[in-house]
Amino acid sequence: MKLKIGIVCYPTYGGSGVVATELGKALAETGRYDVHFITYNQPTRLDFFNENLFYHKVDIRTYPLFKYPPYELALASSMVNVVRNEKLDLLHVHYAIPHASAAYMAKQILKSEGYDIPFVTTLHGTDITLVGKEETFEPVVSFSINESDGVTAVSDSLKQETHEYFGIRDTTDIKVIHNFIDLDRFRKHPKDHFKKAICPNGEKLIIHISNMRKVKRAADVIEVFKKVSKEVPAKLLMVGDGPERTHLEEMCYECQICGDVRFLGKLEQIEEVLSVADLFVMPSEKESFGLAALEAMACEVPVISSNAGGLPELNINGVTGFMSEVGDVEDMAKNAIHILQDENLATFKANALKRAQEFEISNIRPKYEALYEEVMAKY
Ligand code: GMT
Repeated sequence: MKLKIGIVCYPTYGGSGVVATELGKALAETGRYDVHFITYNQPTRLDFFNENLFYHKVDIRTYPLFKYPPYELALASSMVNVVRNEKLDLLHVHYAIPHASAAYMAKQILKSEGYDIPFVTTLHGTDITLVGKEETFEPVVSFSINESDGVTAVSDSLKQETHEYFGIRDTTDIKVIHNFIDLDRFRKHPKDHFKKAICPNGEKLIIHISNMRKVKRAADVIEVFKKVSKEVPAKLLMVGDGPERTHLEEMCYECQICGDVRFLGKLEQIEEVLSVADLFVMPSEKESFGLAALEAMACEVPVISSNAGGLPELNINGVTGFMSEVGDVEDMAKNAIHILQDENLATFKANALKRAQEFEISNIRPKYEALYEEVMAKY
């Protein structure tokens, strides 16, 4: 019999939503699961039909009385309704805030009706390292992690930070399950015409993809590019959008490098631009895993990154790229120039792909399935 799983996530471009959606799709494709997404919008990567996939919209009403719309209550109520109506077996919530506490509430409501359902929480990063550790949220986050029937973190580093910042009980076993990649989609596509258009004189193409929040330190990418382009003819693509974008564009005007830098905004088919890139730069202040870097590596793009958070669990120094201390743009530029030399580039590209293959979805999906089995066995 098929297991019925409810998946809760932020349906946005962010990594946690992408991981949740891709996991749901992969589970549905096995034919062993019915997967029900419970989200306030259609997840960005859930734009096709599959008989085992369902989408339930969380309807968040606002009233003049409410200064803040009660998202968590609407979500908990939706979870209760979907579990009841669809007879779900397990809930899997991505991002602790407020999804884990909403799941706890839904579970208690259902329990009062005699319906026992376990929930698994996946910690993704900023729910722990930025938002969660704030005093306002800490008690609720600690409690809902401890009350989860299964907990996963996307890196060893995130697991450690969770233990550091929160009151995690000895009995709470946080399992590390790294991010994964679908290599059918993320592979080098033949897009030479695109490369020619951006780099007409055979320049090397450097790329950065992020939501351009401060934590991504995207200004460091511009600093690195300025140094690199003095030594190696190069162009820079800045993909994504966010609060820092205007400032970054101004930086490029001031340095008079705007002719060599293009801001592309949010793109759906990022594998197409990755296919023509020579180097990916991720100088983040914090990064629990670095899914965008993994996507780049799958398209044969080596990575210059900081050594923050879980990045050392992905990027192998001197092999798939290089890592530097956060903010050390001098070192990042030096390493970038080394990778971009014609005699080195092909080796780094091949190594990046080889490393990405270790995170192929078919290697990682069974780890979630094993956890579901373990949790279900107790019910
Ligand atoms: O990177 C972001 O700002 C988005 C963020 C999210 O919460 O959606 O991504 C986090 O989760 C991803 C998937 O597990 C990880 O690959 C990212 O490293 C992580 N981001 C941070 O830790 C900053």
